[in-house]
Amino acid sequence: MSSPITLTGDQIAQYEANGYLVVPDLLTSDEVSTFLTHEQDPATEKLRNGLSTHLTDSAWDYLARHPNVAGAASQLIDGAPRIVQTMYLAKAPAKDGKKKGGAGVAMHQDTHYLPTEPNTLMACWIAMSDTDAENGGLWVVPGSHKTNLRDTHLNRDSEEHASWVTDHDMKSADGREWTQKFYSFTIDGIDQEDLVPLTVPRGAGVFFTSMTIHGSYANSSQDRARLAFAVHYVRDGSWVQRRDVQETTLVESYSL
Ligand SMILES: O=C(O)CCC(=O)C(=O)O
Repeated sequence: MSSPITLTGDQIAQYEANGYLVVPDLLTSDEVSTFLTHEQDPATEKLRNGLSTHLTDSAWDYLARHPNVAGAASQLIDGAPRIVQTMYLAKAPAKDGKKKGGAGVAMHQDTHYLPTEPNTLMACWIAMSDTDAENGGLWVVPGSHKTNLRDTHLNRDSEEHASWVTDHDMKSADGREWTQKFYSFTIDGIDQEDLVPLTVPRGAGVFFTSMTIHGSYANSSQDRARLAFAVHYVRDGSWVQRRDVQETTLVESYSL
């Protein structure tokens, strides 16, 4: 039996300095293939459960609890992680003479979407295909987690980035309840020169904080899908304000 990945002090220092960390080989090639085959099976459709598919689909639960993923997350948040949400983010290539395929997610900080008390939210974004700037890979602003939550506006360019508006029921840790408007947040006045494209090979992952500015653009390759699985965690003891994802799952053990 092999041992799960343990991050080095240097990797943890990089995460703290830059607000993100790329870690190779979180998943084996077989683990990625098993998930992709599962996703192609029409029977998986009935297992979908919005942002909580890890609660209804064991293949999603497997990735969200994976020792290399949840174990590294526990090192980075310095405590036991609770799974808040899971997403499979598949962007098709640009086909049939079109310039753009599947749309990206406009530049944001995850706290825009998932306010928590205290703010211990973090993500692991796992590449399920080779990803880079051309096929809609992840972009980050290194060091941006050291600034405040930035002001945003609604993204309206639906060719490059998804565009939507929705309301969510909210509840604070002290019992206050309200409804809040969420939309495809785009950070105001972002300097394009601060954005860095990441090249993340299949099976590798990017850990990033909830304050790290990140996002992606549309897939402009003609033949390469951009596939990614993202899991968001909070440290045990944190409160998630959005009611639709308040049923969090504690990950207690990280052995392979
Ligand atoms: O996969 C993408 O393009 C963006 C993902 C993202 O914003 C996230 O996982 O928080």
